[in-house]
Amino acid sequence: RTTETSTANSGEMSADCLFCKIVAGEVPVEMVAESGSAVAFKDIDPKAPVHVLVVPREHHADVSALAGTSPETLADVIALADQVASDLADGQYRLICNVGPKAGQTIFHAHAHVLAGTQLTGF
Ligand code: DGP
Repeated sequence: RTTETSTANSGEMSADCLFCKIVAGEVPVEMVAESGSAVAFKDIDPKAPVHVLVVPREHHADVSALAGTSPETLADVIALADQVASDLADGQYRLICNVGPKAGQTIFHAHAHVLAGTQLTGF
């Protein structure tokens, strides 16, 4: 496991989790798409013309925990990311999932970054 919070409250809302609050509508965001199991909203600090976070409604600490517990929800996250990239850009995109602090993860609720709308370089 990558963090001590990885297995806590798996699948249930976590009271002090920012992304659980966003999913619940308690913190305002620019929502761009929703599905039964995931929501998509603009990143507060965009790194590309299109920078959207796709977040499962269920709380899992990271994509590793999500893959282990609810792989069908992870598939839904990727499908919603693909839809967002077609709706807001030309369907070409980079999908990034940071797992653990070493990878740069700062919010410990699983999410995927969709980056699109420009020529992306490097990693
Ligand atoms: P990561 O480093 O992979 O954990 O990415 C977390 C992202 O979440 C980061 O790019 C900034 C974004 N973020 C943090 N707080 C907020 C917020 O309150 N609203 C929105 N829209 N995005 C946020």
